[in-house]
Amino acid sequence: MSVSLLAALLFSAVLQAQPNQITVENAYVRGLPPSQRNTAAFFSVQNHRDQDIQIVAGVSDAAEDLEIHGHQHRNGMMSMQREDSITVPAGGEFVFAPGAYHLMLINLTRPLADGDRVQFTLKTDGGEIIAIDAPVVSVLKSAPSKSTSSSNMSSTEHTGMH
Ligand SMILES: [Cu+2]
Repeated sequence: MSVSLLAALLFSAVLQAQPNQITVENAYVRGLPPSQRNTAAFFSVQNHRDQDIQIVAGVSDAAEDLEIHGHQHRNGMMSMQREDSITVPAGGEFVFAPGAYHLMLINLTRPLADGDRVQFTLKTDGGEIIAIDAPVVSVLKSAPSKSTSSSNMSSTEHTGMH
């Protein structure tokens, strides 16, 4: 076996063992007053692979159901719609953000206080599980990521729709 072939095999083995081919950043769950049964999680997913990946909602012990929602503008009104999956492009990123795509936590199983942690999963089309551990950030505080006043407004409007 030539040295270069050995090096190539080692290199590909290292690549396949890479645990960081899909990463998640800036995850948080919006903390709402206890009267609210639903809330939303926001985060970004990075795909370090050379192939697109499809992502669907998984499960959480904090909510009965998880759904991926997108927003639609129709006749000047904003409404949200359920999406079966989203695509994270090869070498790219998909962002779930207030006023845009979000992961809906439906029928919360417990009240979520500021600073609590929520665990939930997503699934890829390849059957992989992406586990996310996100802090709860109360709407009374600003989000940890950059957040403009206009996106705060749209997230409040969205809350009112439930
Ligand atoms: Cu929604």
